[in-house]
Amino acid sequence: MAKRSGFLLFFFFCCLHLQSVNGELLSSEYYRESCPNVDRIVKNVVTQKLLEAPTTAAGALRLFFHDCFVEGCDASVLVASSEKNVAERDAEINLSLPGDGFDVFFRAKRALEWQCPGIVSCADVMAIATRDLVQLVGGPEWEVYKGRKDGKMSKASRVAGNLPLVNQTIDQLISLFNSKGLSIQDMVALSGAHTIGFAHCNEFMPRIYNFNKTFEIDPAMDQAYALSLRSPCPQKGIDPTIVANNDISTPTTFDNAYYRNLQKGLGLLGSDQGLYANPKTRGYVEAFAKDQQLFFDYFVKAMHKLGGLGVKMGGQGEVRRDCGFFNG
Ligand code: HEM
Ligand SMILES: *[C@@H]1O[C@H](CO)[C@@H](O)[C@H](O)[C@H]1NC(C)=O
Ligand SMILES: *[C@@H]1O[C@H](CO)[C@@H](O)[C@H](O)[C@H]1NC(C)=O
Ligand SMILES: CC(=O)N[C@H]1CO[C@H](CO)[C@@H](O)[C@@H]1O
Repeated sequence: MAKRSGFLLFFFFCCLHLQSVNGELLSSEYYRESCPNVDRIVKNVVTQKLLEAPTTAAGALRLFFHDCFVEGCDASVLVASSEKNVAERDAEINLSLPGDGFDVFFRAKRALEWQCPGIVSCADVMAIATRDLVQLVGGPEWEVYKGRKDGKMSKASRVAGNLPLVNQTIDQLISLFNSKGLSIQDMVALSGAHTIGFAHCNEFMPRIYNFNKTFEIDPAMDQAYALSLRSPCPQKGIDPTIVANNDISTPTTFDNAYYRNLQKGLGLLGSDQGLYANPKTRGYVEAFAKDQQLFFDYFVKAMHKLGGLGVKMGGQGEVRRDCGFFNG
């Protein structure tokens, strides 16, 4: 008996990690009894999917961010619209949400349904798969605290105002992130997600043509870089499927090159480059540009906070059988 409680105590101190969310606890061991292989099952699916489609990592990370900022991390972004409801994913701003991101979460969930049906929430699948993908493309590793339930609401009308826009000022972005409980430091670290993935021409066109009355091109932008973006993104007859890399130097690797780009005027989006211009955020850009480990440490810290936003526990949500539809 003494032996057993000794083991439990040891277990408690060595392995059980908890995160408090609204006074309730997410836990690294949430599925220890009910679905002990959850991490391994998700990792296998994600690894396979990434081989087939290397853009999956960026797509999934962006989806996770959008999910957590709208209605909390409850997989509401995965729900399809129905006759009666226009869902989050069909909001205007979601137009560019990447299909491979959706697919990797759906596939991981389906694999889990074979082994532990009805147990693992789509919200937890998103958190786990996103963690694995970031790590597989060179980023840091972290433990995912689990126990999120899936939301029972997903409305396109709730999106506007909850997600950042490239034309917002840094002060507007700071207040949006603050309203979610994220600090300036968290915001700059999370923006480092733009070390991978793409943006469509329309997101940076105003920087490379007719910037303002004084400047044809945004003066904060390296001029040769801006000119190089004009041929894929012509002023007339633009192809809406054309994208540019968010990180011009190492577009598929999760590293701190994004911050070094900003120091050279090589940020793609106005909201990226602004982090270097604004005195409130510039110090973090400098620090992350110099020290990748520091970036990784702050990114992980901020991902834990992001992953705890608006989480539903217990009866506040459900465990969806199919991530694309409410159980109903
Ligand atoms: C700070 C304010 C932010 C703004 C204004 C912003 C805006 C954007 C825009 C406009 C795109 C391009 C979308 C497209 O044209 O397809 C994009 C892509 C992306 N964003 Fe952000 N974002 C912000 C913060 C974040 C955060 C916090 C994360 C995650 C932690 C994130 C992750 C991504 C990723 C991974 C992509 C690439 C997606 C892909 O390649 O499919 N962003 N972002
Ligand atoms: C930013 O762009 C959006 C459309 O993408 C537009 O509705 C909004 O008015 C713009 N905001 C500012 C401050 O220019
Ligand atoms: C154009 O943009 C630059 C850089 O942001 C700024 O300094 C300048 O005042 C702007 N000019 C006008 C006419 O708005
Ligand atoms: C309105 C609209 O086109 N919404 C899109 C949002 O993103 C998903 C995934 O790419 C598309 O399937 C939706 O059609």
